[in-house]
Amino acid sequence: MPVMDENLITVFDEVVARNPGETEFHQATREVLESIGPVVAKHPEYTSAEVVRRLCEPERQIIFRVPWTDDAGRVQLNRGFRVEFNSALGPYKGGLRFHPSVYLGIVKFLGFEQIFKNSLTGLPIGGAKGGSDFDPKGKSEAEVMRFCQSFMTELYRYLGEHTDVPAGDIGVGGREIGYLFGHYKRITNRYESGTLTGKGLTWGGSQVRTEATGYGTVFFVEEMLATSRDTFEGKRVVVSGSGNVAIYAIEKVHQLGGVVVACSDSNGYVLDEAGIDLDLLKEIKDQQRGRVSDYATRRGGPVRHIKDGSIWDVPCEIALPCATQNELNGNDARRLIANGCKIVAEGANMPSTPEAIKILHEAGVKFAPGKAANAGGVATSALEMQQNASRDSWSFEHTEERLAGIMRSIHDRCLETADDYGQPGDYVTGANIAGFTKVADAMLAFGLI
Ligand code: NDP
Ligand code: 2IT
Repeated sequence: MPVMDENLITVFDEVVARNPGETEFHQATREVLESIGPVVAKHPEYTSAEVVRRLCEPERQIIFRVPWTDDAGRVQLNRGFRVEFNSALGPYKGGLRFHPSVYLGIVKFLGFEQIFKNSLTGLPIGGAKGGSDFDPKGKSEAEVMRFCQSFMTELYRYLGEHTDVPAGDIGVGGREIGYLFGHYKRITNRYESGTLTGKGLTWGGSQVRTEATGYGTVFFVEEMLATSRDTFEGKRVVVSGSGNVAIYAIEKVHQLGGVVVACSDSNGYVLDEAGIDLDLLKEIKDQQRGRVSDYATRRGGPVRHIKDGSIWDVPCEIALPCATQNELNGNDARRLIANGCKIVAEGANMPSTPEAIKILHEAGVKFAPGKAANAGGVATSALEMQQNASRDSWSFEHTEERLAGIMRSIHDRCLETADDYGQPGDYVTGANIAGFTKVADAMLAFGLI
């Protein structure tokens, strides 16, 4: 694994000093800075213009109060965030996360990753992320709506189809985007479809956006398999999480002939040797907002729910972490390797710890980082923006073909870049360098801003 370049150590030290306690942000910047040393060495103009230092400082960080009333009439209070990290390649673009763990360090790590991911898509989008420490679990529909309306009452002034375009992430799906868009439309008196993506199909949404992140991750793995003339046919796969990304990753694996035998949530995992029954899982998750333990109860037979267990105990050939950051650690990586796992691809953002990545790399496990493997979600958001701008809507088949083409091209660019920099097969180096170069060149072209 690469060691950080001297100049970049100084930049990293400054990031840690300027952003105390934001450990996830430190982790995300460290990984990128460890990869880009050879490019910075080759391009002294990046250093003289302090491109990397500027790239690590968000262009704008917004933190705001979100008051709302619960069903009992009590006043509740949350904190809202939007980190507009980099607009060198296009309007700020990235999701909103509603989860009790959200604080500035999480939003900044996600926004930082988004810069490189969005660059890799080849589409004109800058990087941002936002969200709140609001916990949607256990809230009524009316409470979620009032929260979303209060959140948008402040956020709207920073948004716009040419300025900043949010979408979903953990805890923010079609329902929340509906409430957010409806309120934006009301308070601005503008039907500005291109201001949010992940919209419903009858009001400006794109076909395939719901499926895009999970499908895209699996398309990426299909390309990884193809490098050794292999396919998904008959492969045993484990997918962590059971939300938007996990569900559509499972669907596409099954369509391509693989079998997903386990999925999870924050309370444990289910093991279903016959293959996850996706109709049942979708019914429990989408319609009832239930748990994977409910899936085990409803499915019955030999299907087991392992409460508080680690899904990475389950033997598999391909592992797709699709839940949350740092959910796969060094010990998990060792167990996956011992059980014969050959490919790990990140559907989630930064789900593998640095130690896990190092161990997988040393064992020769093919590893795809989230900023490459899960870029299909935001790429399809950019396709939604294109459709909104042209007041058009494309068919499912056409949009899925565009998504598959984008994932193929990201895959190939990662490998070509890794080759160019003497790290064949290293998708982490390839993704970071390819993502960085495009943004850095645009920043140079703009002068000191
Ligand atoms: P969802 O809210 O739909 O689902 C999240 C899933 O992850 C749930 O099963 C949830 O379980 C689990 N999870 C969340 N937090 C934790 C935690 N702290 N510990 C264990 N499990 C947890 O979110 P998405 O599927 O949209 O997002 C999943 C990941 O994919 C995130 O990392 C997100 O950033 C990333 N991503 C999402 C994209 C999108 O378009 N939606 C695009 C690219 C990346 P529980 O219900 O128990 O909380
Ligand atoms: O992490 C991500 O790429 C997302 N949550 C999707 C962002 C988007 O704007 O579609």
